Order: sequence, then structure tokens, then C-alpha cells
Amino acid sequence: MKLRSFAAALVLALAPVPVSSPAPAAAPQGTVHRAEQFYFVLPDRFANGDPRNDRGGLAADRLVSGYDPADKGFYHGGDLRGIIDKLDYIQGLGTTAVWMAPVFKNRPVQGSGADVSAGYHGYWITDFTALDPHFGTKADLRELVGKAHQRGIKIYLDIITNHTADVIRYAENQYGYVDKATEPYRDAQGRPFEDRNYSDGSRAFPTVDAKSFPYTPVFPTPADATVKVPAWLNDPTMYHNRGDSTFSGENSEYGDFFGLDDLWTERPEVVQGMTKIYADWVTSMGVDGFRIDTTKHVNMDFWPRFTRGIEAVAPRDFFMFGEVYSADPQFTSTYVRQGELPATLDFPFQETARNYVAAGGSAQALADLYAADALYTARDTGAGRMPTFLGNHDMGRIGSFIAGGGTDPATHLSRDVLAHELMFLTRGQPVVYSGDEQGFTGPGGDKDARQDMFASKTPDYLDDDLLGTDRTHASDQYDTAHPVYRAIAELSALRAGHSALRDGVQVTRHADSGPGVFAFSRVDPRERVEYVAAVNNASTARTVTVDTWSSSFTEVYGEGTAAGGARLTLTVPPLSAVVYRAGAPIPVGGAPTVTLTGPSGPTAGRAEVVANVTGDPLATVTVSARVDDGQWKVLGTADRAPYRVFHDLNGLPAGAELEYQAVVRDSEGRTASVRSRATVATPPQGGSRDWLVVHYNRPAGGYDDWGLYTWGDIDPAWQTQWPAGQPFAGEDAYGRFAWVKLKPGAKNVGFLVVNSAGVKDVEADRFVDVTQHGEVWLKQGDPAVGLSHDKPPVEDGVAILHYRRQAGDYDGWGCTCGTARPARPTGARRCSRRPGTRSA
Ligand SMILES: [Ca+2]
Ligand SMILES: [Ca+2]
Ligand SMILES: [Ca+2]
Repeated sequence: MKLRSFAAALVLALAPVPVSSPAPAAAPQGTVHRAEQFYFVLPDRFANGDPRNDRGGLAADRLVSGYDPADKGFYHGGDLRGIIDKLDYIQGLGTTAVWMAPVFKNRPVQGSGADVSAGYHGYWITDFTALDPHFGTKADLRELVGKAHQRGIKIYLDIITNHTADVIRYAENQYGYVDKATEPYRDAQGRPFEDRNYSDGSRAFPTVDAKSFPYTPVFPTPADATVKVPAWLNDPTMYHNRGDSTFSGENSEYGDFFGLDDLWTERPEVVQGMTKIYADWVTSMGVDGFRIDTTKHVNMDFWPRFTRGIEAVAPRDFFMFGEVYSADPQFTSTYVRQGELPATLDFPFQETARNYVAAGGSAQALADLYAADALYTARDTGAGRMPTFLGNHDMGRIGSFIAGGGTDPATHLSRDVLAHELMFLTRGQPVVYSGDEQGFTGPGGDKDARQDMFASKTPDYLDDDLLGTDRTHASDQYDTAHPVYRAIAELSALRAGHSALRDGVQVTRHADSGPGVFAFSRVDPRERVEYVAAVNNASTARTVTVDTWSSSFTEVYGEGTAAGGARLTLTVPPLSAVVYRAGAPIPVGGAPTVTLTGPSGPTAGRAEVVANVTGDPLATVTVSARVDDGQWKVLGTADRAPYRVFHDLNGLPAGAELEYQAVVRDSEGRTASVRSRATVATPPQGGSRDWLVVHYNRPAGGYDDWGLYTWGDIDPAWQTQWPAGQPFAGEDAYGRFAWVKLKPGAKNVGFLVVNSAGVKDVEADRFVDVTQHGEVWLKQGDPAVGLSHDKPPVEDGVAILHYRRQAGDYDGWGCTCGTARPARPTGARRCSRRPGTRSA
């Protein structure tokens, strides 16, 4: 994650103001409630409805057609006709939306020797406008959409904007990543430029040519030069051309994903081209939503423009969610707040649920997970709209995690059902990965987690032990009597019959500090009837007493016992779940009042606004913000206490005036509002040092899991809870860096570099005397505290202008070159940055 400004160097001065004028921004009438139950299928592996298309119309040779049902890396024959034929089976689970892995035309075979593999998974697209002939025709897709819609089932496509198939090679025949500091992009006149300065679309992108890149893109064959559709994808300057990604730092966004041609998504032609490709699929096929692949490998600026482009042509209830492969909600949520995606796939839930059911993890981790939900509150969306899942085709299946989790095999089926209970009873839109309902396992992720639903000829699948059945993969697996299938169908009916469980507000009621009970309430604000649900991953029954808003409860799911009301005592059997329903709606109570705490922060470049509400416990609070008395903008609507909404301050200059308004709305439509003001202030000038900058270099990258933990004479707001540190969010030629705000008169600061598991990069505590030094340079695994470092080399033809502001308040200041008249201040995003000095 890259912060695009020095927001961490900003301070806020709070001044509450009474509300004397009418509410400036209308609060939305509650969020749009959409809660699907997804079924995710790999079309190649689900059902073979038409053997005539198994080779995609290509020659029989498996290296031409890609068809070899005995090889887990090749096409196995599944197709859209198979999905149409099995709609009864899919609907029997309670499915309301099918998400299909990509169905666009792929390069049939890539690689050579032991690495040869086929595009059966769909992620190696050459023609973005056609269906892969292995899967069928556009007529088949149209029929699938029509027949699914008749049953009330939606169809979601899996789309890719980050890359195409691996077609382009480099004339140099080398593929190591070359970063932008070493070799910047050059325009057609050979002048270096920073492409991110153009990625928001506000200025014309420089003219480039084949010499603009560190590598020279070439096509291995004449046919390769025209293989992609639409034709603009055959222009090799539409790609980053910097070599293979190692998935860290800059190259996470700019590198080729295992050779797949990485699109130059900063270019306007790519933004517009990708938007048109997928908008056309919406309008021509009537599909209902997208799952967006490799979202985090595309620059953040791309997403709001893409999202708005799709939503401009899509029906109102069209929905999209991004694959941001990270278990850290601080990171994933930025794609919702800043990237303006409606949701991200809930990888943090997956990680927590997996630990809970497969490895005896703590119930408290579930409470911690949901406590971070406010990070996703934005515009008209929130954490409740995230698709939740237990495993997938990349990381492996939940059955695999359970079978390999070291628990008693006799409990594995119960754990699998418990995993689905947890997913279906908690907030979010559950995703069932096709095959999980048949107890599929497998030794790992990727190809090992992509077993056929039909009788398999793949030796690597035939030796799997399935949960809940004696069958092997030698036979078809569409058994509607399988215990996991039946459990999912029952949970689906429960959600369908009780809207609170489908998309109600969720409030944590109890979490054991080790294995044990996680209990929570769910309430549909329109119905106001409280449900108390609890899961227990311990091997013994557990009894807990929880607070509720209601007084009498009856059981609607599970086999526990319960007594009491406002203090409800629940006994939850081992490895199971229970749900109780209150006998009467929650009273609304008196008229609402609201006060604001904060905005406080900023932390990680954002401010936090907390509203304190009295009255209806089901009231919502909509928080709006404006900058310098400009247009009000809705930040988001919080649906439960604590009512927290975050405001990203990236790019705001020091001195900017912020104003916040919170409007509380109760179930009877009564409102109250409050405003407060804050200033993005310049840190005080002169005198003692206010900031420490800690630089950190990891030669092989991989910064995302590492943070800076500090103590001593630091500002209390910079204190983090061990082992959490603050992220190294800034990036320069040395590596990453973090700012640490100091106490007035600070002298001694201690620090450690630590990862999320509490592992220290260097074991010893280290210290710096900040009266002597304001910057330190660290290297991975090296205990030395560098107090200076060599400046990176500068290429010929590049001039670096350094500019220092004593207080580090660079926002709002910019540089302009090559013109006699002053341009408008260009701000942080126009210049590359170095802490302490600013360079351009
Ligand atoms: Ca077929
Ligand atoms: Ca390539
Ligand atoms: Ca990329």
C-alpha cells in the first residue's frame, strides 16, 4: 500500500461548533440491502454438458487444444451447458447468484516442458470480447443468464483488468523486475517521466514508444502480434514492460504476474478500453455483477474511474467486488473507501474463520475481525456487503484446511458444517466454492483445489479423501443428500426465512479469549426483532451469559438451551451453532441525540469521526465532510454503536479547513445532527524536533507484513499495541519509511521492526537520540542504526530538485518546470518524494 501524500505529517485541531443551519447533505435512506448467497464455479470443472466443445474446436493434440482430463493443469471438458443442466442442483443449495471463473477466450496452452499448462481456469485472456470455445457460445451464456433469472438466480462474471495472456516477450530475453528509480519511463523524446503523475486522468499522458521501457517488448511470432482483441491490446506500449513481479513494493502493481502481460493501467487508453470491454458485457448479456481479479495489482486511481464507468451503464442493483488478497482490513478497506469499489472479497474473514474451525483458534479473533468493520463504511456501502468465503481455488478449500489442521478426524465433518454455520449466520454475503458442499479436500491450493465435480480422470484427484462420504472422485459428485450440501441448504432456508440473519445489523455479545463461544445479535432494522446466535469451536459444550436488547427468546436453529432475557444464558454444544429469536420487537425509545468525538487522528492518513448517540439502539448515523467550505460529501452511514466513520486525508494540504456533520436517524424517521470543524494544521515550526523518520530496506521487498513499533518520547497517538506497528507506508529509492510524531522536548525513542506475528526483524531493542538525529536508516536483519546513507545514483538527463520545509508540511507545495509562468501548485502527487527533503 502506498500513501499518496504526507497526511501522516498532518495534525488536526478540533473545534466543535453548534449546528445553526439546516442539514447540508441529505442522509441516504439507509443502505441498499442486498444479500446474495453465491455459488462459485470453475466452468471447466463443474459439469460437461456438451462433449463436442471439449477441445474448443482445436486439433486433438493436448498442446494445441489444451484438453487432457487426466492432467490437473489442462481443460477437462466442463462448460456453460453443464451449468445450465445443473441449475436444479445449484438452486437446491439456496443459491441466489452464481459467480463463474472467467469465461472469455484464453490462450489454450502456455509454457513448455514441465511448466506447460492450459487456460482452463480462464485467467489467460487473449480475446476479451469472445467466449472461450471450450466453454460454449454467447448464445449459451445468454441462455444461462435467462434461465438463471427465471429462477431468481443472478449471474456474475469474473473479470480481469490487470493483465492479459502471456504473449509479449522482451528482446533482451531477461525478465527480472527493473524499478522506476533505476529506469524511469521515457517519453517519445527520451525524457523521463513519472507515470503516476498522470494516472488520475487530469492531464494528457505523455506520448510513448517502444523505447520508453526498461525492456523492449516483442512478439515471438507474427500471429502473436494480432492475437488479442480488442485491437488496442496488441499495442505493446499499453503494458508496463518492467519484468516479472515479486509481489512487493512498486512491482506488485507494475510487474508481470508470472509473465502475464501487465497492462499500463495508469494510461487513459487502458482505463477507457477496459471499461468499454466490460460495460459491453453488462449491456449485451444482462449479467448481474462482477468479481474483479487481481484488484490489488492495479493502481488505486484506476478503480474509481472503472467503477463509475461500469455503473453508468449497469442496472441499479449491479454489484462488484474486488479480489484484494490480504487478511489485513486496514489494507483491503482502502479499495472500498478510496478505490470506490462496492466491496472486496473478505479475506480477513476467511483467515479468521479458517483458524477458528480448522485450528482451534480464539473466539476473540472473530470479535476483533468485526470490530474493524467500520473501515469499510463508505458512501452507500459497508462491511455487511462483503462476500465472505472459507477457501478458494487459489489458496485451497476449507475441507483441505480442516483435514490438515491437526484436529481429531472424527470432528472434521462437524468442523466443516461449523465453518458454513459461521459464514451463513454472520454478516456478509456467503460464497460456497463448488465442491465444498460435497466434502472436497485436496492437498493444497491452485490446481490441487480445482477438482472435477464430474467423474474425474485426474490421478491427483482420485486419491483425495472426501469428507462426509465414502465416494472418491472416480464418480460424479452431485449428491443432494451429502451432509454438507444438506447443512448449507438448511442454513440457506434459515437466512431466507429470517431477514435479520441475511443482512441485519450485527453486534458482538460475547467472545471467549481462547477456543469457545462467539455470540452476537443480528437485527433487521425494519423488523426490529433481535436474534442471538452463537458458535462454539470447543470440543465441550460451553455456557455463556450475554446482554441483549430483548426479553424472551425461542430457538430457531441448533440444539442448545437458553434461559433469561436481557441477560440471556446460552449453552452451546461442542462444534456447533445455535440461534434464538426474541418474542417482541426492540422498543424505539426517546428522540435521538448525537454528539461527536473527534475527528481524531490522523492515523495512516485518515481521520476518525465517532458519533455518540442516545435513543433508538438501531438508529443510523450518516457522516458527511467538506473541505474549505466546498461541497458536502457523504463519507458513509454507520449502522451500530460505536458509530465510526473514517475520512481519508490523502492529498489535503496543510491549512485545509475540514467540517464534519453527523445526522442520526432513528427508526421512526426522527433526526438530530451535529457538526464539528478541524484544521489540517502545519506542525509547529522551529524549536525541538517534531518528527522522526525511520527508513527500512528489505532487499527482496515484502514490506506489507512489517511494521514499526516505537516507544519512549513519542506522541501517544503514535503508540501501537504490540505486536502491531505502524506500516512503512512511504516509499523512496532506499526502501520504505515511516514518520513518528514525537513528544514536545523528545530525546530518546526506542524502536523495533516487527511483523504481524510478533517476529522481530532484529531481536535487540534499538534507540535513537532525536535531539541529534531526525532520520535513521535500517536494513533487514542488520542491527546497525544508520545515521546517514548514500544518495541513489541519478541517471543522465535527469535533474533532481531538492526542497526542504522545516516542518515537513509539503502538501500544497509543488514544483513546475520548463515554463516561464507559474503553474498552479501541483501538490504532493506531482512530485516523487523523499522525507526530510522533497525531490522532483
Ligand atoms: Ca464440454
Ligand atoms: Ca509476458
Ligand atoms: Ca498491474
